[in-house]
Parts: sequence; structure tokens; C-alpha cells
Amino acid sequence: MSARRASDLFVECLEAEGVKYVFGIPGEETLDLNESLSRSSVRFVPVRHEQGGAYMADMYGRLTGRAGVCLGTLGPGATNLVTPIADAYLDRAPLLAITGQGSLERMHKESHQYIDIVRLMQPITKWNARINSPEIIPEVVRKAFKVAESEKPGATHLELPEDVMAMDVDGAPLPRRRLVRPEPSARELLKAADVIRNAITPIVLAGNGVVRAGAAPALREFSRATGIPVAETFMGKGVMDFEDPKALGTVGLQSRDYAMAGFEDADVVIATGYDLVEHSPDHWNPRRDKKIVVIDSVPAEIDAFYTPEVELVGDLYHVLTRLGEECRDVPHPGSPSERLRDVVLGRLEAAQEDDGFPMQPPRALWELRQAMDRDDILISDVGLHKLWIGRMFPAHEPNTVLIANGLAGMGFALPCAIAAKLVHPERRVITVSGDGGFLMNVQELETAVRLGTPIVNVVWENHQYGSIVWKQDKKFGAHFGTDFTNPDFVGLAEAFGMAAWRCQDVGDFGRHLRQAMTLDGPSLIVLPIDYSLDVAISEELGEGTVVRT
Ligand SMILES: Cc1ncc(C[n+]2csc(CCOP(=O)(O)OP(=O)(O)O)c2C)c(N)n1
Repeated sequence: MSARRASDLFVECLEAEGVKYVFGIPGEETLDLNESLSRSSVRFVPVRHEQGGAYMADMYGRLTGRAGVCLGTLGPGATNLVTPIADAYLDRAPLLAITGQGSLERMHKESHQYIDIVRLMQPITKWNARINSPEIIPEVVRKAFKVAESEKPGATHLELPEDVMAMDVDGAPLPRRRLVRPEPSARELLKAADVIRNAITPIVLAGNGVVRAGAAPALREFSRATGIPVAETFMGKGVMDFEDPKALGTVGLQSRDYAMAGFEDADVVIATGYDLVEHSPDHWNPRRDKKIVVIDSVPAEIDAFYTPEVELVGDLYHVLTRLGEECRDVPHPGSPSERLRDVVLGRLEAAQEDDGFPMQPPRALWELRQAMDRDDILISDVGLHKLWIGRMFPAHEPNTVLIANGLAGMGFALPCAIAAKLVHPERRVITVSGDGGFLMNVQELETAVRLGTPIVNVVWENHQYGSIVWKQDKKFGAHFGTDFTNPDFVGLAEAFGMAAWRCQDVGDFGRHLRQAMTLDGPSLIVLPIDYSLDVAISEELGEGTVVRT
């Protein structure tokens, strides 16, 4: 081993981890690192705001299971990373954030752009560290990836002081090893099988963990073999093909959703890859009378409304397969409660006849579903549109409808779409944003144009923070602090050098969508939206909304 700069060794460690991209903005305190990156196999993707870069890393991690990497300099570069790091932390996406820092000998005193970023990042990362000596680089990098990618995945952070990065060091990357996955004991498995076999009306609640584990095929087979129907969370969308007769739809918008999907009558709930951060269990177990079987990668969170009878901790694919084999001899007829799914999908189908303009959300979603193939990817931003997409947009496959539902930060969709297209160049990637959230990371249109990333961005325009209007109107009968004006979005997109259209009547949306999908660069479609139809859809689905955007 020959002596070389610490920054070179750091980048070699990234290469050894299989890192393909680093998304970010360089700074004066990351000079050595950037120079080392420039001579590596890692592609550095300059972005226009660190938040955009960190969301790209977040989505890269979510879709690949390998930590996405983002970079910001010290001080403001690092603080700009905070929101997507928190998003990765709560939505369980593996991500490594790298930040620059001033030299070690100026950290004890008042000093230009110095703030304690290690401490700032602690509540939003699974683990983080300052590299205070070049010798520890192989260990900390390996640890950062291992911790980020282990269940439940999330964000980690490394701080790189500039003097340390310029030092000489000997050393070599530590090898990657396959992660160890625990398995539940045969006793626990048989106990769970017993609970399920003796259940009268069991139901599965499937979440993000099923998507992460790639366990949708095992879940579908479990449901087919046992006859037990499956409801999914917003982030679990697509774990069951919506056309599967055992699919009950996406729950979570209203308190009545769960009842309508059969939870009220269920005696046993099999919570599979379910994260409480998305939907609180008090909504589906208000009387705390359900027997709960947990299938997850780590032991269950404590919650008064979530006290499992048995917990099967391990690889979801494997556990579902084994449990399905144990239970297939006592098939269940399935829950009679397909009411939620029937009402929601019925409304979507009926929407093709809605000729109103501005368009109401069901027609807009119907047009999107018609235009997209089953593997194409829809990324939702955060707002009232997310609630419509979460509940009504029908998904065929996991990871084809991507929603932020843990931190739920506006501005998620556009940068995430750029990363999704880098991961899946063969699929079409479409975003839907509100006119509020779209402007929060609009600067990344330049990144998309520069990279030539063919993503289609649909902006539902209503000149309001729609979901806040909806909540305020419900609570107070009036709204306040929610209205704004917009730039000419078409002119704005054209100034970035991309194609853009404004829909002027009901037929325009489908036509522009299809045209946009053929382009080899990014595009934007402005769709004036009419939110006068309550996302609650019908009185049958109840009044009490429990969801928060
Ligand atoms: C970064 C961030 N700020 C504030 C919020 C709270 N919030 C949730 S939805 C919303 C309004 C979204 O408005 P818009 O993007 O226009 O979408 P619409 O609701 O109209 O579909 C706000 C302010 C948030 N989730 N994230």
C-alpha cells in the first residue's frame, strides 16, 4: 500500500461500496474530495440546491436498497441537506450524507461557517461520525453503508474536515459483506400459524417493508394460498396488483377506510412490513381488540394500540413463504369488505365521462393510468394531490407509485424523479406536484435538462396550498394564509430549455401526456385542477379524515 491523500482513500472506499453517483454541490472545504472524485469511477452529479441532491440520493437508495450518496459543504451546504436526510430516516431509505468541514484546529472557537453539523444530524440519522483521523476512513465508510442499508434502513452521515482529507494515509477499503438476516424460530412460526388458522376474518395490512424486501411475490402467494385479503398503506402501494381479487385497496385517508376495507370485522390483523410512522394503529385498532401477528424485519415498535400476539422477525420473503405453507391447509373465504376498493375504483372508472374543466382529480388520475404502462413510475409530491394518488391511483407493481409518507415534505417529487430515471432508464417516470410544492425544488429542472433526463412533470395548478385549504375549511369554514400567485409555468420551463404545455380543455391532458412521454428530455404540463370534489369522495366513506399531508 502506498501513501496517498485521505480523500483518495475515502473515494476508493466509495468505489468499493459500488457507489455510482454522488449528488451534491462542492465547496471550498471539499476541494480535495472533489478532486479525488474527479479521478474516480463515481459520477459526481452537480445539483442546484443541496436539498435536490439529497432527495436524489434518497430515491436512489429507496429503489436500489444501496445507500444513495449526497454531498454538501460545511455550514449552509450541510443545513440544506437536512429535510431529505430526515425523509430517508423516516421513510427507511438507505442514504449516506457527506459534508465538508473546516480544519480540526478551528472547531473549538467561533469560526467562519462553523456549526456543529455532527450534532445537528444526530436526531435524523441512524449513525454519524466526524472523520478526525485518516486512519479510520475504511472503518467509518464501511460502517456508514452497513448501518444505512441494514433493516430498517435509513440515513447516515460522515463529516470530512478539510485538513484530514488533505493528509497522507496508508490503507485500503474493507470488503462489503452480505447482510445477515435473522429468521424467526420454528416455535414462533407455528404459534403465528395457529393464530391465523383459528382466525375467523383475518386480514393483512402490508406496508413499505414488503416493497423494500422485494417480498410482493411472496405476499401474493401467501394471500392466494390462504385466501386472506390484503390492504396496503400509501407506501405499500402495488404490493398487490390492484386487479388481484384479494386486493382490498389502499387504506389510510379516513377513519372509515379501515372499516370499509374489513378491519372493523377482522379478528386477526397480520401486519406485514408495516411502519407505524405512516398510519397510526389506533385508526384500525381503536378498541385494541384485534389479535395482531407482526411480520417484520425488526421487533415491533411499542404502541398502546399495537400489542402483537406474536412477532415473526426476519426476511419477509422467507417468512411469508414459510407461513403460507403452514396455513394453506385452512384456507379462508376472504373478507366480504371490498367496499372501499369498489367505491374508489368505481369513482375512478366513472371519471372518464367527467368533462369538467378545470379537471377534477379522478379524471386526471384516470388519464395518467391510461397513458402509463404497468411498470412506469408515478412520483407524488405532498399535498391534496398526494391523498388523491395515495388512495385512488391503481398500482400494478411495487415501487411504481412512490409517495413520501413519513416526513412527507413538499418538494420531494422532481429531484426524486431524476434519480428514479437514472435507476430505471427503461421506464417512464412522471411526477404530479401541487403548484406549492413544485416551486420548492423547481431549480432541479436545470439538472434534468443538463442530464437530458426524460421525466414528465405534471403540476396541478389551483393557486393555493390545497390540502391546508381543505383542512382549514373543514375545521373553520374558511381558509387563511393559503393563497398565492404563480409564475407562468410554461414560460418558466421554456426558460430552462424544456418543452411545456398548459392544458386548456379536458382533452388536452391525455394528448400532452402522450406527447411528453415520447420526448428524450424533461417536460412540464400545467393542469388547472378543480379541488371542489372532496377527496373523501362519498358519504359512504365517512367524514372523519385521519390522514395528515
Ligand atoms: C416542506 C413542507 N412544508 C410544509 C408542509 C405542510 N403542507 C402539507 S401539504 C401543504 C400544501 C401543499 O400545497 P400544494 O403543493 O399546492 O399541493 P395541493 O395540496 O394544492 O395539491 C403544506 C403547506 C409540508 N408537508 N412540507
